Amino acid sequence: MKKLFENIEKKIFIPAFLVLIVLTLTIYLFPGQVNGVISILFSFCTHELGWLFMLTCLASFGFMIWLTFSKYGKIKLGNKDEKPQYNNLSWIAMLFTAGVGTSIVILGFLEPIYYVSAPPFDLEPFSNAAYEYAHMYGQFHWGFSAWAFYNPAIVAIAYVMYVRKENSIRLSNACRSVLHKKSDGWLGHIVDILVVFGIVGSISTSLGIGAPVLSDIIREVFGIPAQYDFTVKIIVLIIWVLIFGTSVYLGLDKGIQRLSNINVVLAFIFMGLILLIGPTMQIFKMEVNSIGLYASDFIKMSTYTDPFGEGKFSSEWTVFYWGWWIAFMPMMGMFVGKISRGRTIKNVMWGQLLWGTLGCCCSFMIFGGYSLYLQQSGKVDLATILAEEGNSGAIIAILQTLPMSKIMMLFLCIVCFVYLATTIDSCAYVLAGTTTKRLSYKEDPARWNRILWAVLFCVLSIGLMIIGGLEAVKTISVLTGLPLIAVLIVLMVSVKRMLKEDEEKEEKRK
Ligand code: NM2
Repeated sequence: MKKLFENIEKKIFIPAFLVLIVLTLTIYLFPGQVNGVISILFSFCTHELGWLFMLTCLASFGFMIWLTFSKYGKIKLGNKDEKPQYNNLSWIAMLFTAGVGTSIVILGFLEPIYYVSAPPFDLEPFSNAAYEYAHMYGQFHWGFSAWAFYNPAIVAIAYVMYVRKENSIRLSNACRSVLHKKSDGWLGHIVDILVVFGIVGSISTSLGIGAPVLSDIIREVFGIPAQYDFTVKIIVLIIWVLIFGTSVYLGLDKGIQRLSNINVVLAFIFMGLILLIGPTMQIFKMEVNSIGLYASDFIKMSTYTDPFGEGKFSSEWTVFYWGWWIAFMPMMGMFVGKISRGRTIKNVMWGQLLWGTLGCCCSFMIFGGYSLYLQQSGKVDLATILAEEGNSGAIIAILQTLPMSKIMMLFLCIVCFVYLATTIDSCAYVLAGTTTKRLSYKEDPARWNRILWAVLFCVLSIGLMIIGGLEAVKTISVLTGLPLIAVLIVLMVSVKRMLKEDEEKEEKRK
């Protein structure tokens, strides 16, 4: 037993674990009250503090532009003549599938329908302009500026591990140039505990969006009556635990890398099928228009706080998304940082940003294009189904329009299962890394530690399902993302300082 805990950083592990257990128990015991509190918190964070999330997004985008065009962009994250540890294809597959889960499929289909029913900029619902924005806006929420949130953490972690050769994947350690000695003390522990919360919060949002829809699809395919709804949901979660538990157990090279490659292939096949079955040319037409709209309205969308209106669109979507991306930032920072040995700063920053954006935009172009086509052509009134039956009803209605719909439903389930499994295994991996004392770049954190976190995600998600509703699921990300804004800013300053310090040292040596 003693040996088991030997390499565990107890000051981070124990408080984080206890808070999460207390939180989960509270959700299970008092779902009604928790729901009330959640509503108040959600509206406070998104309405009153929305501007802060938006500024942070612009700041990290600006940071990326500055760093990649500066002289530091060419610095290699590793030894000077070293080759990248993973080849480009595996690297892209791993980073994309780690950062993106089931929601890209579910929200890819449904977000445009939410938008066309309640559009931004006071547009008339279901007008032509509303359709145009509906097709594009999801691509903004999953686009360049969103992926830019990850860069400060990725560069900071990879720089510390592969240039300064320190044996720690922890974010607190990456903040050392700003926090100095405090990064080993209580301030550092707070940073790492926030990281744990962020990861658990953001994954709970993913599971909270994904699990109910998938279990409803499975019930539909196998004709299981509604009274077994909860049982099916639990079974879905258990299957998930088994899939990613295996992948986590096998570790980074054998498990996660393989599953990510399978994930990308399956996702492409599924997207290709929808593109071919759907109105292919119309979807391309929509996309070209969306690219133009994205480019022309980028600043407008990035600063749209709707100060004189109700601000519903920006708070319920843009601010929620930025909170979710920030909550994901530590996990992506540690994970992509870890797999980026041997690449230059510029290559890593632009690589993850461009490939990530490309993958997300393809999903929104195709899935969103297909559902908007169904809505506008009058084939299926998805907006009404969405309002009356929620996400599951609308997704099932979309899939029913496809040939061999039951098979397509099963296919979608498999794609979603694998998508989320690849995200969760990366999360469990970095959580275990955060709660481990020393970790050289060759080592994986302890298996039991990795699996423990994976199981905890599921228990928390079942709790969120008991509360029900999209709001609870969204709130947990926004709340856990909020304090991480401070960490993100510290990381940006820290990267700049580390680069400058090392440059000065180098000059002195010459
Ligand atoms: N993002 C939106 O379930 C998922 O697709 C996770 C999380 C990238 C922060 C996506």
